[in-house]
Amino acid sequence: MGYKVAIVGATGNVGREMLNILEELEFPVDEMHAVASRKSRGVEVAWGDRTIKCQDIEAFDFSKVDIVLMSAGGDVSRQWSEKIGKAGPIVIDNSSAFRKDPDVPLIVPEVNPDAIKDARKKNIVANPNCSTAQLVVALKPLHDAAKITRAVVSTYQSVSGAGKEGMDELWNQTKAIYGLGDATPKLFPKQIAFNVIPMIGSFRDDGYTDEEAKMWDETHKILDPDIRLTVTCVRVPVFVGHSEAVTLEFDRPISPDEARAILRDAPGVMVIDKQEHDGYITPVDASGEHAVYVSRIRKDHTVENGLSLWVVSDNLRKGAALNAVQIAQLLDETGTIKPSSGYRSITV
Ligand code: 11C
Repeated sequence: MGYKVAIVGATGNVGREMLNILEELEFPVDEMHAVASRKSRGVEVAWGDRTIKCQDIEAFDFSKVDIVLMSAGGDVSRQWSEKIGKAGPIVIDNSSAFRKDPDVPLIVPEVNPDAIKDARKKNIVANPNCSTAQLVVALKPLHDAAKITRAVVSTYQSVSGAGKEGMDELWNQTKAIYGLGDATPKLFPKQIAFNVIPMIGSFRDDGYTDEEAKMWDETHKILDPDIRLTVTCVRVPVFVGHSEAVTLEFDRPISPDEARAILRDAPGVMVIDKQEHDGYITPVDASGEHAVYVSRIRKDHTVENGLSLWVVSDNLRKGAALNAVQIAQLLDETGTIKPSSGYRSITV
């Protein structure tokens, strides 16, 4: 017996990957519903070898499903997730709307699976920001071996993090620069083709961006509130795959060889680390893959117990859709949900 699943935001980059990954991981699904805003009603999305038509979120009866994978942005989530949770299903929410809510667990299954015990508090489980998910998968095994006291992170984030419109903007600007159209920035604040933009999200009063703050807030909630973290988030002209240059300080010496051995045994991590051109990973290599790749592990000579590394993953997969499906698997494995167990009303 399988689950009744609805995907809200099924026409977006992440929604489509959710459909693909449920199929790839053979998650037991009896019924699949694609749900979207009224303007996408009737749009067809691929589900295995079939296509399904999007249903209007306003008319959809969420009490009939067990799991709702939500990837339609923070505003839709704020409007719908609690209502849907009260109607019975567990919402796995890919937006930032509930990540900081103390009654909503924020989960990366390789890192803090035990947090699933709080899934029923609001019937919502939050999925982290893509750049946080890959970071904590790489940090957790090292932190277990030697406490990380400080992390300095610079991200190189692909345009797909900003949705299909972000990918279209890179494609259209690239063509326009060769004379085929208009290169005026629309979604991104500056030209992204042949450029990098050291600003993602919106500015805060302290000079950081909300994207940067998400990375430390979420790392604190998922991994350890005592890790001091400073972040610079940068958008780069890459379609899929976020990269991160990470420098870590530990409370005891840890050698690159020890770190490599620890990471080789860690769930969800692939170490590709040789001093040759096939010995490190780029976002093009990681695109379409499930792992968090770690390369360029080396000693930071400027501090007492420091290591630098390069962390790359597919932001639409481990950074979003894959992590969400892994949360669904965790709900199933822990018995938090049962297939088609029917209506469960809760009080929030
Ligand atoms: C980006 N990381 O690359 C963002 C997208 O809070 O889930 C995901 C934003 C979020 O633009």
